[in-house]
Amino acid sequence: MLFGRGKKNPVKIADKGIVEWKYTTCGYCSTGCSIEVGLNADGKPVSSRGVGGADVNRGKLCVKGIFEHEIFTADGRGDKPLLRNHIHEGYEQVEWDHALDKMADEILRIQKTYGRDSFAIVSTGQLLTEEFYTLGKLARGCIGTNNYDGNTTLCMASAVSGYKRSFGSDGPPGNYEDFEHTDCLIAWGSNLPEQHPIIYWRMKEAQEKRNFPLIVVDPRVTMLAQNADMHLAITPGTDVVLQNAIMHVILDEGLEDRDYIAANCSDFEQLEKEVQKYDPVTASKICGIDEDTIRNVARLYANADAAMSIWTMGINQSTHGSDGVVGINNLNLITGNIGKAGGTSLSITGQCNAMGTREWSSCSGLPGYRVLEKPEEREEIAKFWGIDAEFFPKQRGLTETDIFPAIETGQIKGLWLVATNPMTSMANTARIRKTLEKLDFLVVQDSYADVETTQYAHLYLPAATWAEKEGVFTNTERRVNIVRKVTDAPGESQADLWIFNELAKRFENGKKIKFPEAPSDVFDEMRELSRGRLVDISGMSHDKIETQRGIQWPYTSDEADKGIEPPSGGKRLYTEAGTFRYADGKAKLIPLPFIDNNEVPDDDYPLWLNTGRLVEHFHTRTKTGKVGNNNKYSPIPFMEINPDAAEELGIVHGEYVRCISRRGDAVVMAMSTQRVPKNMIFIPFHFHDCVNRLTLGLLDPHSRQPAFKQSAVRVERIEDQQAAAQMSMEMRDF
Ligand SMILES: Nc1nc2c(c(=O)[nH]1)N[C@H]1C(S)=C(S)[C@@H](COP(=O)(O)OP(=O)(O)OC[C@H]3O[C@@H](n4cnc5c(=O)[nH]c(N)nc54)[C@H](O)[C@@H]3O)O[C@H]1N2
Ligand SMILES: Nc1nc2c(c(=O)[nH]1)N[C@H]1C(S)=C(S)[C@@H](COP(=O)(O)OP(=O)(O)OC[C@H]3O[C@@H](n4cnc5c(=O)[nH]c(N)nc54)[C@H](O)[C@@H]3O)O[C@H]1N2
Ligand code: SF4
Ligand SMILES: [Mo]
Repeated sequence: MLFGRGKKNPVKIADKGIVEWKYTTCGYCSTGCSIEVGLNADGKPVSSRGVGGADVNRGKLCVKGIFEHEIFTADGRGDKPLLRNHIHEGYEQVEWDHALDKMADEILRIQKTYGRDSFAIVSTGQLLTEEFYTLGKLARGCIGTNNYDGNTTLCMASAVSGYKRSFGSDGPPGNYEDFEHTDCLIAWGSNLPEQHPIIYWRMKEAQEKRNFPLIVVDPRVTMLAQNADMHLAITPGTDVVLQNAIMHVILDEGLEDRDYIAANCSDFEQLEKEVQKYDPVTASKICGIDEDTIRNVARLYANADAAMSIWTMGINQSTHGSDGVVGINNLNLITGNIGKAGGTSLSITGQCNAMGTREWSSCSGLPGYRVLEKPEEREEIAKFWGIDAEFFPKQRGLTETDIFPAIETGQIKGLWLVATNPMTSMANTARIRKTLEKLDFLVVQDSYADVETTQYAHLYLPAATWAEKEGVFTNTERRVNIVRKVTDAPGESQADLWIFNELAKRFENGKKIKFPEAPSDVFDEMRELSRGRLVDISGMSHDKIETQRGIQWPYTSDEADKGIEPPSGGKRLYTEAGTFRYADGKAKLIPLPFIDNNEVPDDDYPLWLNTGRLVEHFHTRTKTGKVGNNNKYSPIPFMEINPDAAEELGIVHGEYVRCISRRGDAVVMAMSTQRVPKNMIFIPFHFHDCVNRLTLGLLDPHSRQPAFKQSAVRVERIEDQQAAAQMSMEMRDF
């Protein structure tokens, strides 16, 4: 025995009496980890563990996944539907039939009085794909409103828009295995270790083997930046300028891949002309990255055998979000880095099923990446569903961020929120509150009855969550994985699929269109509709997906019939020349002029307000706020402030301070840290009545995604710390 061993207390893992482990897929982030939930002899979920044979996570889970079974019994879950006539009255519990009759009556009444589009639907990236497809059928095929969108407009809209503009279709071309082949990685506005811990682990493992350079572009010294070879602390909102300057150097020094460009790209000359304006000296004055660094990064990227870029909200949530994505694509196209191992534009997605909603929900069009603007695609879906194609609108309606202003102006009178919490997640809380109060009829369909939006609802519908139901999610690398039902939902909560199906029966077209009850039957419809499309899943089935621990699309019935097993990882798009989704098979190189339209710091509001996330919490904390092992890490709202800035303002670490913007104010605790520069504070957005009281959320012109990460604030000391602490405690309800 080694000296000293045996004297210490051994760590004991409590025996939870698990008799069965059930396979499922994590319901938090888009990494897509395979999880097994352990059930005890009473059938109660008591533990979670990673699945060793799953290619994505290889047995690992992060601090959220490992406690995920605790959400089933968390406080505040729904029980029965709740109904009231006026938002200032108390709720009454009602039976499902009554709730859904009332809902259908109100939708029809509003549509009859004010027109079909006066009732809007806003959904999410957190339902199962079968549920998204069914909601799309209901919204587009039965209710027939064109004002139907998802919270993905707050999240992935810029990536979708950028992919479409560059490649002619949405769909991330790369995968996690690319880390194992790349010779240079740039991470743009992505805090991978905190927000996608298991993708980070895959990246880190690959990097330790081959030691490729990691370049991080982020105004904050994030956990990822601390591990980078080069950290480019960019001026907020100016990534497009840096991208143009990098391309300027590449073209100036002849480092581009001319053969790849000739075979795969159109409009090269236009791009060349625009980037000529962005010499590194001029660009450095705007983006804050010195000219030598710009040149070094350009050379490193262009000279690497394979180079890849990943990005998340630092790019998407900007007034130049869509352009930032196109800029990354431009950079990869001119260096021949699309469709090859280790060379790619990989958007790291957000919510567990942000991809599923893009593929199948019909939010921005019709299922299977079809669009409303093409008559043949409207015809195809109408025929498949058995309705008249004239029922469909001929172009996409409003996005979430335009639906709310349309409520303000009285154009929209009714709203149905499915699995999203805009009272906490949208910019300018005061404005959102007023908007919700203005509605004739608001339905909130959520797993938690105590979600903030319920305060403004006329009808609350209790929904099952995550592994209380069955269906699939698609992760960041286009991998379809299965959520198996592990336990029953509490009270009379019902799966979203059941709610959609029951509501459909109350509409005329609901009698014409089939609404299968079993998720696997819904999946069969999607398989049929996917045949020959980019998003071909025709070779998959629920059982095959579970056996393989997830399958990446495309996986065709042809492959399945020939007995070709799906590879465990590494599937890419656009691997052959001329296979981009524009009619000529080429990708477009798009010039990106930069217009500075952000709210920038000035004398009255001298600090940048940057916002984002923490590893232990998920979004508006409806789940992680209730899991002790997550919540205890950050139970109250705080801001990161640079020690020099704190000293000048007379603020001490751990004191409460007031942050003020042109929209409102918020009280937070000050955390003095070098993670932020002197002219910036950072506040996580997980807390209600906090940072989104301050944000402006200017919209990207292409994607309509809000710039959550750029606005201006000032910070003031609070004299009465006792009162501030009291207020903060009361607001957090703990
Ligand atoms: N633990 C946890 N994980 C999550 C989530 C969660 O809530 N909690 N949410 C999931 C979802 S839906 C999403 S969308 C993802 C988000 O994942 P990320 O985008 O990685 O997370 P954020 O913290 O929102 O923002 C990332 C970084 O963008 C930087 N940034 C700000 N402004 C700029 C800029 O102008 N340029 C650049 N280059 N960077 C900038 C910020 O400083 C921040 O560090 O995470 C997913 N994973
Ligand atoms: N300032 C700032 N604001 C931001 C961001 C930021 O970085 N900064 N990020 C934005 C981004 S990227 C995102 S994705 C959004 C997220 O914003 P939201 O989507 O509004 O936030 P969530 O807390 O995930 O809300 C999901 C809701 O769905 C419920 N739910 C969970 N599972 C189910 C289910 O199966 N069925 C039903 N019916 N309900 C369910 C949950 O209880 C929760 O209330 O926030 C955005 N807001
Ligand atoms: S990395 Fe994401 S998918 Fe994996 S366990 Fe954590 S939250 Fe779940
Ligand atoms: Mo997101």
